[in-house]
Amino acid sequence: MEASTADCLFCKIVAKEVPATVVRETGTALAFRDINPQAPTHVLVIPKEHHPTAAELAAASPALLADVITLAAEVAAEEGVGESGYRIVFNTGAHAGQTVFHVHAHLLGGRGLEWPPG
Ligand code: DGP
Repeated sequence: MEASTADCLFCKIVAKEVPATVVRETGTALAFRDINPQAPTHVLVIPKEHHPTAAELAAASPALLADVITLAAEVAAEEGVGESGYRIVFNTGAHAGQTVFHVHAHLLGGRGLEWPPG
């Protein structure tokens, strides 16, 4: 897998070529606020390396997927939703609503979240 792709929006956010509100960053992962928040806390957590989907990331680098989940949990705690509960969503494919094909965890919290999702 390439480290980044020239036409990938989230690779451009990692490279600081596109601005984003970064809430936390590690050597391998980045957390930034979603531009169209669906909950009081709506943060996207991505690996800095380019992988299209969660399954492809898991196959290529399980440790990097763990970094993403760990960072999401740290952000949840910082945002004050670690105790009340939060949701981590990986939309995968067009029918699931994936529009950016650089894997991203949606971290959602701060309100009651319905199940099943829409
Ligand atoms: P998905 O539909 O699961 O692929 O989620 C993509 C998310 O990315 C969507 O919730 C909106 C968000 N998004 C799209 N463009 C930008 C951007 O330029 N900046 C930020 N911060 N978020 C973006």
